[in-house]
Amino acid sequence: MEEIPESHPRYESLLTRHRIEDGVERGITSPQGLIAQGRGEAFDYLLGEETIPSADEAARAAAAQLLLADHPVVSVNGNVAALVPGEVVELADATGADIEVNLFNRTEERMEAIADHLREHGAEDVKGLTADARIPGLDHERAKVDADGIYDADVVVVPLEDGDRAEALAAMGKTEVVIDLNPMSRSAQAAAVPIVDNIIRAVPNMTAHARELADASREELEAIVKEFDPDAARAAAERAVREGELA
Ligand code: PTJ
Repeated sequence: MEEIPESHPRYESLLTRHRIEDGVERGITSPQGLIAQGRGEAFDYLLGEETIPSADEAARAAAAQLLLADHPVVSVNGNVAALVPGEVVELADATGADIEVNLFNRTEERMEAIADHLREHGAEDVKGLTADARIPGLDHERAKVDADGIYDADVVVVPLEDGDRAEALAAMGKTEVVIDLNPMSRSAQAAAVPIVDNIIRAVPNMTAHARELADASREELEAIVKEFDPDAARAAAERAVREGELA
């Protein structure tokens, strides 16, 4: 692939495409991940390819939620692993979260390739390979989770999936942080904290907020979570998308 000059007006978008393409070549990302990325890009285009204020507030509330959690877990699929492997490890470090691989198109080869990729980016413990528990009410591969991982978690970060797992996790009583550029996706609708932003921007932003809140008291963190209104955040994002211009 040709080197992309940073001055290119679509630098970030081209870099993102390159990472996804590379993920497919390495057997990390499923070919369907290319289509999912295209869907996300269309929304990002309308959002102006920037973190809108409601998404920044959501990232702060998500950081507070993760810092308050007894057992936070960040769920990783093939797109997430290709786009933000090191950034996910940093978020996990900043919040004390576990990292668990959970795939829709699950194969042992992809599970291993993603776990290895995350370890190469500094992850010490990668969950998801044991798969000794099931999320009730799901009859596809995303139901397979680790008993001491997502199954046991109280707060789960669910990025880039428009599906029924978010609803099933909510039914288990878990608090969900969803990262999805589509504010109308089923996952974003089920989230206690929907972050409508590109994962490329959202994960480092959550980590920055978590570091900034590292010394905050429980009361301060609880106040941030309480003040956050998920319906207002979804509505603000939907407005931004609907009013967005095709620049
Ligand atoms: O790796 P696997 O096998 O688990 O499969 C992963 C994919 C992404 C292929 C699978 O979960 C899938 O098909 O997802 P969907 O149903 O296309 O949903 C992906 C959601 O993520 C859509 O709502 C997109 O708008 C959104 N999205 C895509 N790229 C980004 C994004 N949101 C934030 N940042 C992105 N870069």
